[in-house]
Amino acid sequence: MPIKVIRDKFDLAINGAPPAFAEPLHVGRPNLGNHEAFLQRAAQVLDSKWLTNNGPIVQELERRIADHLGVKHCIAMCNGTVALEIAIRALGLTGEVIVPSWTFIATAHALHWQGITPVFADIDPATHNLDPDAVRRMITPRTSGIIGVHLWGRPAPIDALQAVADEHGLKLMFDAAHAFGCTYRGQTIGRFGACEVLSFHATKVFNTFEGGAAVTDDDDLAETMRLMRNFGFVGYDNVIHPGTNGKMPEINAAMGLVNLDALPGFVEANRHNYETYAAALAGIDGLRLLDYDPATNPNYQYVVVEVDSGRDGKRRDDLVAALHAENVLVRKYFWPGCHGMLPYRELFPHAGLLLEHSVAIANRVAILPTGVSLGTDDIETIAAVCRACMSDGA
Ligand code: T4K
Repeated sequence: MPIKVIRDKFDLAINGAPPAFAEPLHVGRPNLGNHEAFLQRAAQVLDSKWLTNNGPIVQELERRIADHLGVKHCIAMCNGTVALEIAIRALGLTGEVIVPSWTFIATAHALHWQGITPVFADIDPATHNLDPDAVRRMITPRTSGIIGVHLWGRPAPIDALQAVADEHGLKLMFDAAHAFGCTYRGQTIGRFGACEVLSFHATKVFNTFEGGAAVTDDDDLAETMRLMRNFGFVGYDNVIHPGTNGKMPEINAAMGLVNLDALPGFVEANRHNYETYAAALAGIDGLRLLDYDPATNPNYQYVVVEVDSGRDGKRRDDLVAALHAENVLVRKYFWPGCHGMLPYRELFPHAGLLLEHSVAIANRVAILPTGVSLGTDDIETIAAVCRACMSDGA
């Protein structure tokens, strides 16, 4: 549907008319805690002359996060992708590892980067998370593990995936990049599988500018990951393990401590936004807001809508174009799925044949803006654009 039709509905002059929003509204706008508190922490870093390499502020953040999640070890890292790579290597994964295609590309790249083949299994279309039966179907003699993803912060089917892993002697870990603070059956995400990996990227509900962590209850695994994060060093001049540079700088940890204090407010703002969207989008034919189970303490950092689209996703793409024309920069995360991106598209050109639900969902999903900087009026305007677009396309 032409964007002009939508803009007519808003009574906007078509030629040169301003969009509904003067400034772009972004998905992933950072949530920022108290500025003064951060500046004080920054001064503490400068005064201390200790900028990185397992400094005191990183150690404080690790303790705070471990307590927050109720997990024994938190190993802070420079970002979630490196944390994934280190966790994968520390667990000794080799050969093939089963992952969803319907996730951010880092889940697959963290394997491929280390010469391990990501094998894509399909999802349950109702939850967008790995389907344990699909995982079972992808196991081969080369499979060494499974990486579940708690997509959008909705817990993966942890017990069922653990059962598959146990049945086949596979290691199980989780990419919990979206699930900071969420729970599964009353327990905070972070304690499941052999370990879980968090992202603290700027766009996440809790950020450290860039950053991430591996969390685990396993003492030996934690020790190995700590070594790997710092080139394998123990003390001065003594390397006892292969490793890389995965360290989090002090200034990032300072941001983390300030943002951790503000986290309840961020989640509350996201929850309020989500409920405002739910009311404002209600009854739009062909558009469904993905729900969250309040019993899992969602952080509501992603507002995910599914658009009834044909196999080509045209109606979803029209909605995205209409919103972009109004300066609402919605995203098509994670279209077209990892299997549709390079190098996987060339390595496994027929993977999509076994990923029916992932392919269908990739053509239906759009992510709407949320976060502390979004107002109720903004959400109502965004919903009005959606309503106009969907009724025109009906
Ligand atoms: N596993 C999963 C399931 C993940 O989703 C991710 C990351 C990872 C692993 C890896 O964790 P990290 O290594 O990233 O810690 C963004 C993020 O870069 C990425 O962290 C995140 N997932 C992914 C879902 O989203 P892009 O390519 O969409 O980023 P970009 O630059 O387009 O920014 C997204 C939006 O945020 C834009 O609308 C602009 C806005 N933004 C961004 C930044 C950085 C701001 O307003 N301010 C900012 O400072 O990947």
